[in-house]
Amino acid sequence: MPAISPPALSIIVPVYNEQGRLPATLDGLSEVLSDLSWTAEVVVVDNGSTDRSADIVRAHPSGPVPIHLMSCATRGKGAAVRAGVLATTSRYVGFCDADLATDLAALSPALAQLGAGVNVVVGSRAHPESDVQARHNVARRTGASLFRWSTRQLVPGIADTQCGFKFFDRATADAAFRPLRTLGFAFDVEVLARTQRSGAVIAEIPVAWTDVAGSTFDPLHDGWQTFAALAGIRATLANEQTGTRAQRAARSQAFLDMPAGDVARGALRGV
Ligand SMILES: Nc1nc2c(ncn2[C@@H]2O[C@H](COP(=O)(O)OP(=O)(O)OP(=O)(O)O)[C@@H](O)[C@H]2O)c(=O)[nH]1
Ligand SMILES: [Mg+2]
Repeated sequence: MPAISPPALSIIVPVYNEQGRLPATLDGLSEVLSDLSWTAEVVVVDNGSTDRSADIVRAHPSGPVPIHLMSCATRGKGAAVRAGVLATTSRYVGFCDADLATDLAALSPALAQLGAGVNVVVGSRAHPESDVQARHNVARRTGASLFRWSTRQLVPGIADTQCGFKFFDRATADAAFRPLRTLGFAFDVEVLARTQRSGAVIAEIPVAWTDVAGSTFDPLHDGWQTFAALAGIRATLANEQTGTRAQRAARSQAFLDMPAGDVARGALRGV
């Protein structure tokens, strides 16, 4: 089979039971990406949704922008984004949420920043020029403020780690996602901490963000896990700094040798 060159951009969409929000999202992504001057693909990564999410992706009419469906054996948004990033080979890669809460108008400025040499572009609801509509209720907002405060030491200077809209150049993405251990909603913090420690240039950009009904984030179940994950990230990163170079390499190899489920480059299935 002749080698097909990868597109310039891959957008990963992690999905868990998104049958309600997915059709409009796939339409929106197809429309915006087909207007780009860059070649692009969408990769939906599903963790065994029990609804019709996978069928909706398979049935989406094919257009100029390929939409692939991947499954990921490990549950969690972080696990799904990691699987998608490591399965693609495009020059630039990023992710957005299935609710498209972040307006795709931010895509062009994000790509312009990457093209200008920025390594990581972070959509930020805390940017003074962002337009944030219908934010969460008071309890969720309080939790989010506390979470932001808790991330300050891990990712100094990054005002919003949790907006589901981040784009990377390939080398920076691979280096940050391959060793990623945080598989739930807090994975962004580990990814950003790793990119900061590697000396990557990170830009936070303004976004238009609208709360969309149908969140998969359960404040009771996911909230405390997300906080607890911060302690895990601190420990992991500190641990990686200790020991001899050989010990660090052995630890990291042992992690990489773990069965990665269906994470394999080129294993995408077009639909
Ligand atoms: N593959 C996969 N995707 C997930 C999982 N959990 C959440 N997601 C996806 O992660 C994205 C973000 O989830 P949302 O439900 O929008 O949660 P959120 O953006 O953190 O919180 P809200 O602000 O309340 O929307 C969506 O695309 C979800 O489908 C999971 O376990 N596996
Ligand atoms: Mg959301």
